[in-house]
Amino acid sequence: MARVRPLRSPRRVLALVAGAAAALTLAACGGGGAGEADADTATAGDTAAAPAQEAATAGVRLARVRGGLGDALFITGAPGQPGRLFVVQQSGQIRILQNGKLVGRPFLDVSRLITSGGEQGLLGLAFHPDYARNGRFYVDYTNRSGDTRVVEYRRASATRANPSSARVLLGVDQPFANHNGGALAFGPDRMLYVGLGDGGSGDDPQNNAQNTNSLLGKLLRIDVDSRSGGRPYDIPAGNPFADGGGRPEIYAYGLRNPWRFSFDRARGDLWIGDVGQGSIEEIDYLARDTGAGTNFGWRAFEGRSVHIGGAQALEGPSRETPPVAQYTHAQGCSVTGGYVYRGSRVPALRGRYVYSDFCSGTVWSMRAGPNPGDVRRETGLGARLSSVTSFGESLNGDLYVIAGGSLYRFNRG
Ligand SMILES: [Ca+2]
Ligand SMILES: [Ca+2]
Repeated sequence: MARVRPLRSPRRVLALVAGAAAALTLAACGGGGAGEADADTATAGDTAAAPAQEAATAGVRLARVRGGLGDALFITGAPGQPGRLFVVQQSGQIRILQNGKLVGRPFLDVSRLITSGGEQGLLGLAFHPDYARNGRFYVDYTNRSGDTRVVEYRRASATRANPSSARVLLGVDQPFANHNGGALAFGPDRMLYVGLGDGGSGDDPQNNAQNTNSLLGKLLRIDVDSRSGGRPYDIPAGNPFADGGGRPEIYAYGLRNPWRFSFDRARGDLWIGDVGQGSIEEIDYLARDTGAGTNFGWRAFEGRSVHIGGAQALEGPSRETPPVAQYTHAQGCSVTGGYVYRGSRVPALRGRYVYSDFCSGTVWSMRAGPNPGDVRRETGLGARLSSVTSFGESLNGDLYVIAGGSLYRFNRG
């Protein structure tokens, strides 16, 4: 069924960058040095996903739902909209897949407002938990100057947004074109979480991720339902620097380029895929309501390995929280974080966090909280993926993955 797509066709190279080619680019321009030596150590020791530790699996199949989605890099359902999936195109459109058919007119088109290509573009979308009632949703893009904007919009109808409803919530200057993060999601606390990469280049030259006075290299948490201090949003009381010590929007820090994070819809736990420099890709986990102030370690650490400075180089109030899973570039190039499967279609994935790698297209799953572990490579999927840009969930918890411009759904095998 699924065609195996060449990794480096010109079109793919463009989409590649959608968050993922980071590792390739940086491997090319950075590489070498301490990071590489660390990676060798990691390869020998602690990769939880080493083939020898994997059990062959059965019971999971990928069904290709539709192709021709070009530079799609996210998909999600929306509250009150059963039967509809919203497809985010890097080049600036949000399109609607209605019962498997692509609606002709886009839901929203911001292509004139953005810079797209490489790791820039329309990168994230989240619907307000009360979207069915209030029609509000949020997008993350890089604007014409390459800087991050998080913007609220409102719908005009079930299938059309109102383009003139735009309200800019957050602007973050970007020093380099890569590592813009871009994922958005509402947590179980109804707050909007915003993922931001370290700003870019390689090895975080400005050390932004450890700097609690910078929004780069962070997971932010804001309350979009009220305002305070002249901001178009409020600062949740539990944010670690709400009363000083750093930017009050920060929830957790020490991230390199969180390419997709999600909340476990049953437990409320937070899962992050954080893209590595040139050697190690990682999965981070925080149990519900335990994460405020977490330091994920970048650039002092890459995965569980010392990168630049190790423990002595950590800033802010917290020691580093290591990943719950990692793999080296022997098995991929750039992690694509996914979701804890809570749907009903695939019993073999129930209660497991599913993730992949942009380059290798390998699909792994691991036992979800409270004690994550048991990484398993999913085999016998019936499709080979490459250029895996994102996972996504429908309203009812069906799990999807976008790879090479095609949309696949996880089915029972
Ligand atoms: Ca950047
Ligand atoms: Ca880390």
